[in-house]
Amino acid sequence: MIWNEERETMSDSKKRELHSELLRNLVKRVYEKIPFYKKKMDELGVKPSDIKTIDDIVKLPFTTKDDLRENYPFGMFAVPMSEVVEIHTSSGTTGKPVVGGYTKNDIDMWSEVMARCMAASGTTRDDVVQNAYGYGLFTGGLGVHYGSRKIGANVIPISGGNTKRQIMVMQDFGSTILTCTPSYALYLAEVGEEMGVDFKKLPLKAGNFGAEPWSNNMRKEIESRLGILALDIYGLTEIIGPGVGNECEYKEGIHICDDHFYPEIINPDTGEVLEPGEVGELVITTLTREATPLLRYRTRDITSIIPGKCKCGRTSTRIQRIMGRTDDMLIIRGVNVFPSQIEEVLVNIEGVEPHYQIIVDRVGALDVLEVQVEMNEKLLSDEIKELEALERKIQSEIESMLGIKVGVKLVEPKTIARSEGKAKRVIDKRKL
Ligand code: DLL
Repeated sequence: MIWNEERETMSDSKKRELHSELLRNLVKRVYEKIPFYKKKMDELGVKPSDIKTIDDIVKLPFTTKDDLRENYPFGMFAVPMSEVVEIHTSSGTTGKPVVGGYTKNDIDMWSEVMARCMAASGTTRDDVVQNAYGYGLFTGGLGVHYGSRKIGANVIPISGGNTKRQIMVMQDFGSTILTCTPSYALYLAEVGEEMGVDFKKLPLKAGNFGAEPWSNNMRKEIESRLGILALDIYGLTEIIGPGVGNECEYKEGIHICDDHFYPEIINPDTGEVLEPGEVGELVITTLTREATPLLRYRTRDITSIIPGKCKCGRTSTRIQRIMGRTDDMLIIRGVNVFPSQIEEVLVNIEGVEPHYQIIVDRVGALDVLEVQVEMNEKLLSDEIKELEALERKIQSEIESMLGIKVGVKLVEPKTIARSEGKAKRVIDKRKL
């Protein structure tokens, strides 16, 4: 369902006008209010009056995560603190977190974009949303909460964790929409199956899953085990939280709410802007954010813009689902490896569970990569010979996908740690 026809199906010419106007206002605002941007623009010799249309965006400086860290906590705020009504931070585990501030208007905008994302998965005012994203400084919980309220759905703010209670609530309250990370959705399926729950008999019909990279095969697994439509929701704290974009029912890319967030794809090494179809780093400009606006923010997420329009009727820019992050990408003997490529292989193999961990180590001067993957209960009783054959099969499929040698180890069911939020897929011992 399209939540906001006017905004989501705007013509190219109208959108261009809107983008140009919003960019002009944004640049004036950040130049006047944020000393960091004044300095950056002065250094580049760009004045706000040089920005006339959206095409002039390439004249503007990029913003990086390090810039945000250096201005921690409130150095990038464009409004007085009395205008700020809420604060969130990134879930980053290293260094200082990234801080996002929201004015009242920012919360309204967030509610609007989240309503679009949830409507795209079929959420209406008659739905019961089981919101298993964490509430707190993480943006997942409150983002979905605001979107549900905007739609008028009934939101159950259960937050993450306490998995058996999640299943009980799902059954007793008749949840129809599930929101959580894809890895947690699978864990819910696993625990429910152990409890003897037949998800297909429950009213659950769809979900918005995101906050971590996942593959199409993992989608199929979630859809078949929970008996629902599973769509990808994308976002990041720096930009707004969840709500930057969502897939529609055609599952052909993430529709960016581009009347608020202007996307570009760049070559991460040179900063050059790439054409639709070319893979690179996603850069986003927050056209309307008041408290913490950002010019050309380098997300570190890797994707491409999909050329052409979607069958659903929305005219918004679409991006491929996120392949990984520039800083998540492993370089193994010179080859770029994303955990999502390995997942793509594993989810297609009979007898193993999509619970896996990638262990990178350095033996002498050589990087070695081992994939540990859980076998399912049925395989446990198999002969060693058969298990070894399965290991070799997985190994050869991953090797042909990546083009490098890997080790594969089948581990017993339920031995890889489950996550209630973002899954930790990679253990890189080289850095320890
Ligand atoms: O994860 C916001 C969010 C909450 C998105 C709930 C979707 C659902 P952060 O903690 O700041 O914010 O992490 C942002 O997570 O730069 C991506 O690397 C990754 N990420 C988010 N959504 C997806 C997705 C939230 N759908 C970082 N696919 C981003 C792949 C995703 N990666």
